[in-house]
Amino acid sequence: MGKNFRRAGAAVLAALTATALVACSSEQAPQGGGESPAEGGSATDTIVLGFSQVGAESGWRAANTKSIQDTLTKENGFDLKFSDAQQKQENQIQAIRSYIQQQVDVIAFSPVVETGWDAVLEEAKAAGIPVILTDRAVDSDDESLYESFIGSDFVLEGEMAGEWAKEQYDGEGYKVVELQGTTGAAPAIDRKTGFESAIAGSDLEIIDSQTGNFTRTEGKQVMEGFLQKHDDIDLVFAHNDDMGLGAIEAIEAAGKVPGEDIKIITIDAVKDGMQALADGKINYIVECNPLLGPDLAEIAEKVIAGEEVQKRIVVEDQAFDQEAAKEALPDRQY
Ligand code: GZL
Repeated sequence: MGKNFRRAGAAVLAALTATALVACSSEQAPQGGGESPAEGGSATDTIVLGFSQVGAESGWRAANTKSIQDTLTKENGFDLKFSDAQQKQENQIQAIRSYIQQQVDVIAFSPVVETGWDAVLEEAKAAGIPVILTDRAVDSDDESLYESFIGSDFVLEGEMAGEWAKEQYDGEGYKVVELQGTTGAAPAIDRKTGFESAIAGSDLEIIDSQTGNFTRTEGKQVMEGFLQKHDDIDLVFAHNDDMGLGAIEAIEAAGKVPGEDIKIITIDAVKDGMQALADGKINYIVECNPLLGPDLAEIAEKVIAGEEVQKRIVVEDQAFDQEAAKEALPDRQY
């Protein structure tokens, strides 16, 4: 992304420096080697972006944070202000209010849950600060509260998981337990919807479903409870790899073989999940690409330049079985 991204950015931003002067921070162009990012522009070419991250709950989130921090650098024309909300909505609202007070140029965030954002987004709008959603969506009637959403289609991810399960196991009377993501989060709501719609009409039956909050620890705890409650579990559908990895620990502690006695399907395709898939402990993984940094940088630049941006940018996802995981693992970026 670096050179091309930087040159395009500088050209666009240099053309708008006069009008955007008030909005941008007075950041000095980086000193030292190499051409300054604002080639031909002025020191105010830096885009000050405030980002509120959900937390650090999973391998996916770590990869997503790395992508954002590795892309929105001073060399690429950004002054990134980053906060970790520890999966609490009140912390995200507080962070967004702080960015408004700092008069950043753009606010971006991944909303931990779908609802409860209109008030703070109204405040950002009143302050004239554009907002970009990444990863998770908000459930708001007022689409003017944000410029764009960049992320995956979670309903499709659930459908891909359900369709594979139906293809593989329909007709065997499979009993399914579901490890849901964070209650109220868009990926949890939509992956459940997609999975249920895909297995409809098959004899797969969801006998229990509970949130593991997208974390390995809670996924293990919930799976331990399922194993105590049910002695006929055939398949685990976990909304992310981390909860699936926790389920593996619980299944092995119960003396059963994950991937054989109890099949496992997860979503994300982070390295630890793909390794478990290649090792035969997971049976299928639907990818959810976390590398959203470059898209965010590009959209932020277009928004500052006053260019038209797409309201919804859906990231392509693929899926892996055990053989595909063995082939893909060596080249995985995350
Ligand atoms: C999905 C993302 C989810 C991941 C989890 O885009 O919001 O949150 O699937 C992460 O691993 O915790």
